[in-house]
Amino acid sequence: MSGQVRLDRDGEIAIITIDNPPVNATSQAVRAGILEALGGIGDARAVVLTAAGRTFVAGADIKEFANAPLEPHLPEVVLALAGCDVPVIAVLHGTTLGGGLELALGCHMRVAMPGTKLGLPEVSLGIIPGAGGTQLLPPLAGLERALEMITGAERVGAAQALEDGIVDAISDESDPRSAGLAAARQVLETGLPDRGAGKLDGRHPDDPVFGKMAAQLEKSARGQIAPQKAIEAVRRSLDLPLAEGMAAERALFQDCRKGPQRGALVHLFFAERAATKLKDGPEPRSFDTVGVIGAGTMGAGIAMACAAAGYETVIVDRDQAALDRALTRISGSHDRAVQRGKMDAAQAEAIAGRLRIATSYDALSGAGLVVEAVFESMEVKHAVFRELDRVLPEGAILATNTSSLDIDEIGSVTARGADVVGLHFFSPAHVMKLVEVVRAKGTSEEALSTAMAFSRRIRKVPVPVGMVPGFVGNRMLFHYGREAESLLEEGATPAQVDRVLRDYGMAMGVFAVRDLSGNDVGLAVRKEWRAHYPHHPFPEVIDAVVAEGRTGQKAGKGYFDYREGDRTPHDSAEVAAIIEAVAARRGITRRKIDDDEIRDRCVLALVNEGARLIGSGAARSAGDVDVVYRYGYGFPAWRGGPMYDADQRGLAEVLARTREFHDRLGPWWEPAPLLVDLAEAGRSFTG
Ligand code: 3H9
Repeated sequence: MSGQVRLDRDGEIAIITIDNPPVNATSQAVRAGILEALGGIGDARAVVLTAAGRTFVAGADIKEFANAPLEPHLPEVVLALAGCDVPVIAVLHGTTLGGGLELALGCHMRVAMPGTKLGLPEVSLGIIPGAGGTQLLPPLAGLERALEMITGAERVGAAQALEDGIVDAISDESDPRSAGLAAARQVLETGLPDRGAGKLDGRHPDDPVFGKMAAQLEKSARGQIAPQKAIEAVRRSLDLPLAEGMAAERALFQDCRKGPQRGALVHLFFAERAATKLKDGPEPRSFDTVGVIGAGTMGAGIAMACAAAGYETVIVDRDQAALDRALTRISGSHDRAVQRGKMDAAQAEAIAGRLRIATSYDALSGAGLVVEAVFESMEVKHAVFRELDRVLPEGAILATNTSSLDIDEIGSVTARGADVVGLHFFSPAHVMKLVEVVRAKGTSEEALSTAMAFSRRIRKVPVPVGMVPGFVGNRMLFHYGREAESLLEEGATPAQVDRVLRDYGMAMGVFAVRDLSGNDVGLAVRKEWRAHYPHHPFPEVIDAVVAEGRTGQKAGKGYFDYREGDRTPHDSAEVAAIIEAVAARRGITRRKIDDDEIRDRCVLALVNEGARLIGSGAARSAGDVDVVYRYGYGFPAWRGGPMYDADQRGLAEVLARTREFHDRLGPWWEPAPLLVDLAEAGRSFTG
């Protein structure tokens, strides 16, 4: 038997243990090992299927998807478990996901350890469950619930899984092996649990739920192929016997596996894991108390995330009323989460119990890390950092949430520059997952490693970046936005640009985003960028739009018009006239611009700047850039990120187009040296 699967006996019970660290993925050796073990159970009267280490099987081995699957395939193993002559009981712990849950669904009974998380997350990797998940889950959980879980890649806890009928019991034994043996003895005594007629009684393949779900996903999973294929696979479970249904599912799985979205999403899966870890970084410092300076929206959002992750959290603000408002906002947000079933009342209460407010910095004397989220002014930041230097214990990390100021300069008023780091959160901070962890010149490796570990613990996706204007994300965004604005001057309309970008897969168009965040704010940021590029020509539509009081949704008008109480953008004749006037003043003859040009100029502006950032060392890798863009800026995950997408197009073509724009449009388009080098060497960013 392979070293990754063991078979042993306890009396009449055979125990199959999967042991393939780190997450017991169903590699070829594991699949073969389970089949061999099943063949070797002899006269056992029941079988327990369990796994060693921190988790039951967390899925198929994602690294294997790029190649043709090797035999034996997972469906064969699942069918062998289902067809075993004696009852097979799966014991689940840790994260039982994808192929892991499919193995368990093939068994005759499932027992979960408390704290287990279960799910079929395949669509988040651009595939569908390929080993019976779409066939075996619906009879247990019901059609609606199974569709929801599979198409939404939903992970549920053990209690929910019991309620849904996915597991038969939650064990109170101390470990999975004992749990399995206890359950097997029970089955030998009283038989398998009776599940009655099953939850699919009377449901048929033309049930309206399928069409309804597909229509819903057209909106909520726009552009994604796998969720729609998953619906089709579930539908087949209603008119085919198990083995044939699994064959139909397998064919749909293979379509997805070979398709482009699987490659993009798997790239992001590994890029995210690489981005959020420091290779050979020093041990992070540990602490229980965190401080947040500033009780505004950003500060409150950060504090919520910290308290939710188990940190004792102190919010400090000079203004008591602002502190009170922050607490009200936080409790309102918790109430909504409880109402929507995202957390229970006891959890909300525990989080609230970890939050304290104070008007004096002295309340931070026990803090191991403090994040400053105050007004973006060097003078104000200096005042804060002087106070932090005064009250914080030695070894505490001083983090700033600045998006534009020099972090070394912020830290210069302290006697501990090595412990100063940037933590650039995105708004709303309790929702947005990205945190750029900014390494200033003076930041020590230990401070960086601690800031990364802290960010992971508060369930963010931290990406280390260098101290350059705009860091990585906003710097790329600047180039994308100014290119979109130049397109207006040259002949496009805000509606056309936004439609093209949404068709490409962006969550929102660039001008709708600007109207949401405020064009006056955008104009102030634009002024800073002018200082960084004194010799480059800037488009001037934003100046004219703000001059007319069109500051965005808050004013009811921006690049688009808005009706009272409605966020739907409508074309604006006034904006059309503003754009015409700006173009005329600048001597630009407007022309019809095709959609391909709009897409390429916006997306390749991201790619060229991304390449420049990697080339200069401000971003460590193309994977890091892709993760920043996916989590901070609504880039379609199924395209893998701007750098991965450029690779799919081919860097020779990307370079040719960039050079074409450079010849026609001037200095903004000078190709990044890294792009030139890689394209000319026939290489890629992510390969
Ligand atoms: C599937 O099952 C298809 C089926 O329908 C069958 C079709 C035939 N494969 O995340 P972590 C690695 S699709 C290979 O840092 P955590 C990961 O790269 C699959 N490697 O830890 C990392 O390596 P390294 C469905 C995997 O504790 C290390 O394990 N399953 C896999 O924060 C630790 O991971 C999923 O989508 C894998 N399946 O989280 C589950 N999983 O140390 C995907 C992990 O070298 N995985 N690795 O960087 C997860 O969600 C999380 O990794 C998990 C652990 C929750 C398991």
